[in-house]
Amino acid sequence: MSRDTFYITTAISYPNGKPHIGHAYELIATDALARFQRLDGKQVFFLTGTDEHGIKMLQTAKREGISARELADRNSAEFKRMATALNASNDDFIRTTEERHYAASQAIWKAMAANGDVYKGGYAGWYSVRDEAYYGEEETEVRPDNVRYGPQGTPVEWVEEESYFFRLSAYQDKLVALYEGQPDFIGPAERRNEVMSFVKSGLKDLSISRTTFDWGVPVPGDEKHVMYVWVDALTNYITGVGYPDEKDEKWKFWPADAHIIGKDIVRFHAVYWPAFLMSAGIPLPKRVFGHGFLFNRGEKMSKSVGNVIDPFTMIEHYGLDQVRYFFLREVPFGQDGSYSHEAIVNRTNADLANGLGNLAQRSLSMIAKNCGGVVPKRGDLAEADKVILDQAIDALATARKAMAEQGIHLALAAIFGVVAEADRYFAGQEPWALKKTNPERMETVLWTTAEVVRRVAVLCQPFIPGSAGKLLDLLAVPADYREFVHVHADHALVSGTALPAPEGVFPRYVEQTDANA
Ligand code: ME8
Repeated sequence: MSRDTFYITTAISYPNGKPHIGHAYELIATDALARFQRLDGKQVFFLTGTDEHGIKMLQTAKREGISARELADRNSAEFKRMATALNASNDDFIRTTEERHYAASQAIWKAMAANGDVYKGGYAGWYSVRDEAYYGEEETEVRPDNVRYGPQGTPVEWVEEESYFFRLSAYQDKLVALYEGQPDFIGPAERRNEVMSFVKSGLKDLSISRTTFDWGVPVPGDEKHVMYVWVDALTNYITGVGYPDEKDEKWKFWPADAHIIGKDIVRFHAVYWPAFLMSAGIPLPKRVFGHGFLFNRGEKMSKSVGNVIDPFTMIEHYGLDQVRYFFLREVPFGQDGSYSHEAIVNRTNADLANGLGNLAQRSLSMIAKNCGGVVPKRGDLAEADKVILDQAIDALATARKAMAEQGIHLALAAIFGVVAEADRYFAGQEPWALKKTNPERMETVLWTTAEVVRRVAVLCQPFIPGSAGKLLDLLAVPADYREFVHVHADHALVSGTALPAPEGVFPRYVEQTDANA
């Protein structure tokens, strides 16, 4: 039987600088969503990459005295290195300077032109290089510093040149019909409302080519022009699955199930992108989800502010799964979030070291000491055993529902709710006291606890894959018994199975002081 497909993407990042924690956050979250569907039996394709054209790249390269291509090569490698460091399970990494992407971008351009939606004209208007976006005059303001700014707070400049246009104005009604007919197209709801009112306020045709520089995909048939960077950037999502070769084996993944992006670029994904696709006669993605922004203790991070936190340093300092867990559990996905040293330490010590880690360590070391290092004998289950075992099954259903709507923090809350309950169960059953009074019952309690840890560990894999894998190793769960179908009681731990010597999986974070630094 062929499995259902699931296609998910991150935004592709501008490699005009090194990756920062905002990029890491988006990749971690998308990775959790991708891994979840994979473990739930779907055939997943997960794409990330770098967006290498545009005037911003060119300007940064000039400042650094290198070519745009050199800048792209250097920093794209850093983004790839970050994906590896984050244990991201992306199936491909696309660079928009690749040959396959030129072919796809030119093919979609031609399809839009063939549909009568591309015409040549003159452009005069406000452009933000930082956002690589055009804005209407009414969206800009002159501030006391005498500089004009766009709606995202970045400076805009007057641009006047010959340009090709995309007939975006013709898509206003179709887009409104899309948002109304498919209420899930944009998430979360605030983002949907913003887009709706932007589109309802009227759409102007979009300038889609530039002539003042040549760092971009040439416009087919008029090579004096390069495509506006967002035309080629958005196209990456179909390049990645083989467009324009609809016979490509990967084309079956289109339309994408979800584009995961930050809230600042929802307009491009929920207005321009579906309009381009409608024009080219290509099916639309099912959902665009705009996550929130991360702030360092509530302050916006940016290169100019100078408080960019390097994701590599963060991983090294706190541990990879600690960083993954913190962002996924702490920040309600879709809302802005802030992070600080204290918040990371508190959250990971409480939930990972003292929570799941401690539960696993205490039960497994009791098993090693008192049950001959094998999975304990499971006697008749008492009501309390059944309740906690069932709760782990229920957590899968809750997580599944939450993850279908990108409620990553809700899925984790359900899973770690089981850990907290299992902790109370373990303390309440007092297996250490049963050792003398009722050793059979002790074994059943230890079996139940270990089995709950197994179920929780299976469920934790999308979020903290490395540590969840280690827990499953400690429970001697075979590699091909770690999918969500195996959470079920049918695949429970088998009494008598030999277990490896237990070891701690989540070290507690201890503050460095002068004495122990
Ligand atoms: O926008 N917190 O690239 P980019 C959370 N090339 N997310 C953040 C963030 C922060 N502080 N800062 C940035 C681009 N992001 C385009 C995308 S897609 C066809 C082209 C997110 O490098 C941002 O919202 O500026 C975006 O989703 C991603 O990081 C890449 O940002």
